[in-house]
Amino acid sequence: MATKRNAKRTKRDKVTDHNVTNGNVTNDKLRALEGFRESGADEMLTTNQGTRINDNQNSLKAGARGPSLLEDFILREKITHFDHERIPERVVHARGVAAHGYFRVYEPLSRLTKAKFLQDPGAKTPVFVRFSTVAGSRGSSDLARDVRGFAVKFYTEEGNFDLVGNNMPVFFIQDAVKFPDLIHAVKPEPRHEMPQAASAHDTFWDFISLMPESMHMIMWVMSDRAIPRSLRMMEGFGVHTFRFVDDRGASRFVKFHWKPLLGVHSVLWDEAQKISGKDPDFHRRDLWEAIEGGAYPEWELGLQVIEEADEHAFDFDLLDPTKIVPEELVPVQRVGRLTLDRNPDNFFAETEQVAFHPGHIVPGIDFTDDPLLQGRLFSYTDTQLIRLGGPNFHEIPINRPVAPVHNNQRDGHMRQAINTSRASYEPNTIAGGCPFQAGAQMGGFVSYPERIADAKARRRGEKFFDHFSQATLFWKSQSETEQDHIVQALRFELGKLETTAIRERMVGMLANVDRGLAEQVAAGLGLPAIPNVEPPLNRSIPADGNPKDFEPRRSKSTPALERSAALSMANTVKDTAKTRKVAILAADGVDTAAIDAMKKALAAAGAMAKVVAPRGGTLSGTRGIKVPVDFSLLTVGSVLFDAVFVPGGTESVKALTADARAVLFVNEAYKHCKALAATGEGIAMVPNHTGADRGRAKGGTLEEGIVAGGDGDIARVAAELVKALARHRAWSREAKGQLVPA
Ligand code: HDE
Repeated sequence: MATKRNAKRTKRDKVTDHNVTNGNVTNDKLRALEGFRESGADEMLTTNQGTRINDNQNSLKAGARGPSLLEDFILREKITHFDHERIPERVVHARGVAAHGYFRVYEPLSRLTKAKFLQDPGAKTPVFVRFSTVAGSRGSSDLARDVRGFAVKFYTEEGNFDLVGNNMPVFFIQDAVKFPDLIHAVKPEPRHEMPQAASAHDTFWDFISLMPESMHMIMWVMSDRAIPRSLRMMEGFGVHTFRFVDDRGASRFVKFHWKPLLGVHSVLWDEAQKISGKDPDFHRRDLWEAIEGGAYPEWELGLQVIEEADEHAFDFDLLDPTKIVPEELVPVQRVGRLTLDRNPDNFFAETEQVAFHPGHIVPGIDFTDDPLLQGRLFSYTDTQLIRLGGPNFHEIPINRPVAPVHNNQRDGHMRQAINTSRASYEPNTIAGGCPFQAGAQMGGFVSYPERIADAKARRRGEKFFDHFSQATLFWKSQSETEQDHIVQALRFELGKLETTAIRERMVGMLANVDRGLAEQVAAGLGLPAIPNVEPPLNRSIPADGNPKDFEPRRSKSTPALERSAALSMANTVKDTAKTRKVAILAADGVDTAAIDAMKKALAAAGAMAKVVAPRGGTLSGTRGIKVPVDFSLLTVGSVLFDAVFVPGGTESVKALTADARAVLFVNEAYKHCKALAATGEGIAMVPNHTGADRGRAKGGTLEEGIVAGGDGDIARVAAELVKALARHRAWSREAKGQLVPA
């Protein structure tokens, strides 16, 4: 009976499953999860004990108006379960979103590592990837200025490998012992829990202004990388240096990268703040919709490999997580591809309960002595014990490896396995010695026998104290636009502070990165000049330490590099309009032929078009054709789109020019340097141009990213719009954008 019911349920689930149309129940992990899925379709309501429920509307009472009876086991069970629905949110990275997918290597990597999942180009390794912000709570906005987590769980045949990285390649601190300080400083202030999901407050900058080692990371976090356009359009980094070990036992250092095929793109800070109001789930929705629509996000896995003999060849320390290995010094080899092709079925069961750990590794991969990584190796199991409530969190479906698990660990909260052996110890004879140790040839994990011979000490490597060279390298590698955004971000963040002394200390710190940068920030803060603050500012020294030993310094050798092109988003891939969203702004009387032609052209380029109108429902377009409205101006803003198209149609354009919301819609798109297109009368909506200008524009491009044409020019206008979408933004317009009221 039970089997019959399950068979029926599975069949039904397959029909209702939102993703099965994509045919993605084929990988080992998804197959393993099948047994845990439950939909209730065609089933009767039951208690958790399987007793069918007859009345889910009324609790059991003594009479119709009488007191409720304690005996009501249905009521008690339902409410008790409800009372316990929440678990503690992650202390950091609480706000996240995840997806299933797979990884495939391009060619066998046996020259570098023996890890099996990196050997067979024909094999797909299942993955579950969770993206997150760091500081905000579970319900905070996606568009906070913050680092993004990029955590990948590979379910390999040799066990789970978790690459728990971020979208920035460095970190704020060099040693795990400072992590609680950093997080306490950035989290909302303890008096009043403000501000939410934001670093723009006194405690964060107080801490940072005393921590020169943070300056490189501060450059990244103040750059637009901290406000991605999409989780699908950001890089990922393992941050620490890891090791690869080959089958002869030889080790090499490795840095992991994820390179998005859609390029690295961001929004503007003004946009980010507005998106946070219009759609705080912007990134979450974007990922969900892309996967549901079959536009599977993809990244290439990149490796920087450094021979063991070159460990000390650089003017930075490979063990220092505040340093990158510039791609110009060690190129990134692209070795495989990650594809996300299925959304989770249940947010809590999968996205919330997934437990990552940088210590989940497989033979062929090993750690280095990076002191931040070493501390993380402790932290991640510890945090799951409180968050998921006990030592058996590895048995939660999403966390189970596809590799078999056998050991003598037993019991504990919520144990799922029914261990049948009499022996729960090793060595034993009673169970024939099982389960037994695996030799290295059988895939047993053997730690890389790194030589260690030094005195115990609470110290850091000599090169760790160069806190500014790479911050300067990052700054110098940015385009003019990017530099300007960093200055604006610092003015915003420091402008929010209540304590002037912190502001001054920060400007002093910035002067160590670049004097011009510090001067610009100081001017925006109304500080007359760079304040006279004594460097070094590092108070983070041991009680009996000699400040001289902790002095920040620049590397003695001339920096090997003045600029690194890979650090600037200006140099990213800009060759596709795929998955970009275009708003078609319309009202009654709109030129329906233009809408149709534009929609077709955008669809052919893999972009999406949505009709936005003053009201919902259906518009009555030219030739009496009905145009369904996707969004009313009440529910969206142009900040939720990549571009705006205003078709002609006398009545339509008349209504739009008289509607302040429509004018703001286009003005904001202009201000945010987005692609704009207009045909016929629609050209009147293009901001910042006089009538004469607009007239001239009929023939083509009005200014960068703005294309206009007559009613008959729609094919050309659409083609130009697709090109402008691929370029992401027209930054040359940014200064003029300040002139429009938006
Ligand atoms: Fe984490 N970090 N972290 N972290 N981290 C957590 O683990 C921690 C660090 C990162 O989507 C926690 O399960 C310490 C660097 C990601 O579930 C916790 C230190 C990097 C995620 C924790 C660091 C990361 C976490 C909170 C300094 C980039 C989200 C909940 C020694 C390489 C994973 C949890 C997910 C989550 C501790 C520093 C990335 C408390 C102690 C550096 C992507 O264990």
